[in-house]
Amino acid sequence: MSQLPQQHRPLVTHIYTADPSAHVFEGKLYIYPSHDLDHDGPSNDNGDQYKMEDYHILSLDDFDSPVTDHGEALHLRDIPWASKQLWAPDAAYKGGTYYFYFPARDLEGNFRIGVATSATPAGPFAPEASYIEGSFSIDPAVLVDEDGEAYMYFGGLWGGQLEKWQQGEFDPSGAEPAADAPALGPRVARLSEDMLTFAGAAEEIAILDENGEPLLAGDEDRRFFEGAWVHKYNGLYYLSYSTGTTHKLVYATSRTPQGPYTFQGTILEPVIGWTTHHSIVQFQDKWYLFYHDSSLSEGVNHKRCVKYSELQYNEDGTIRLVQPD
Ligand code: FUB
Repeated sequence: MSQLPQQHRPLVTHIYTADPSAHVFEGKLYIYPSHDLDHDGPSNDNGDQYKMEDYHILSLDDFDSPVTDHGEALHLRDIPWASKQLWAPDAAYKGGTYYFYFPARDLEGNFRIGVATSATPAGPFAPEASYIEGSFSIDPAVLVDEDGEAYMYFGGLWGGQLEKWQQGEFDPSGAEPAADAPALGPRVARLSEDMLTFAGAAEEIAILDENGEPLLAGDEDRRFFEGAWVHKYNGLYYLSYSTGTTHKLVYATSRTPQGPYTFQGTILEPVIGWTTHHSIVQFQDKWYLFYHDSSLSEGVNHKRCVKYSELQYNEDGTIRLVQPD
């Protein structure tokens, strides 16, 4: 059930894990991953192969200690509004309560984002009766800023349905913009004081190139696809995300949490498997990248494993490229 963590090696091997959101809570490192199921069902661009049903939370006292799997923290059967596919989650802490944010398809088949609460970082988490009003698409990532304001970043193309929400409501025929039009950006919503609702409508984040022009939808090496994560380093906001079809983790920076962000470069080259998804966290004076690949299943896209690597910054604040292995 537990093993010593090693850089670029699966954090655990007794279950398939993906989409790691790492946080330091109560002096320990907690990882909130998806829990991939082993199955032989269909695989397609809609992401039907990612049919996860529960979440397991992992923790480490430090990198010299074994990884603990805290068992089932939340199951689909206990979420009244959700029908299937518990995808990439995140967690946050505020005012004595831990908040667990997760996407799932609602009873109509549209992705929404829900929240569950616990008094402890490992859960179990009790879900709210309905999804967050005004939420849609996938991959929530929550930043609680130094001034106490909390922001949720979210969105993902294709199976994540972001292109179907361009008009403010779900449009089943919604498509990605033309290659020479601005790419779709991730969304950001400020969370209310209670961390359970949006304080206002979600807004699209602009990601600009070095000339201040929006990245274009055809710029698949740099445009946003899914898996947004925002962290702060030396007062600067770093928005990192997956480029999906080109399988990279890249980043952009801004002086404000809502952007606009300016594209900077690549963090991680493509890994084994189609998806790439990550988080960045500071722990005991070092910075770490948590990511996943499909090496544990020798390349099966929906049977992934969480890994980590130390992350280093250059003196000018740019991030050094991490090689997957
Ligand atoms: O794990 C299911 C989906 O695959 C996530 O929500 C995406 O970010 C991708 O990793």
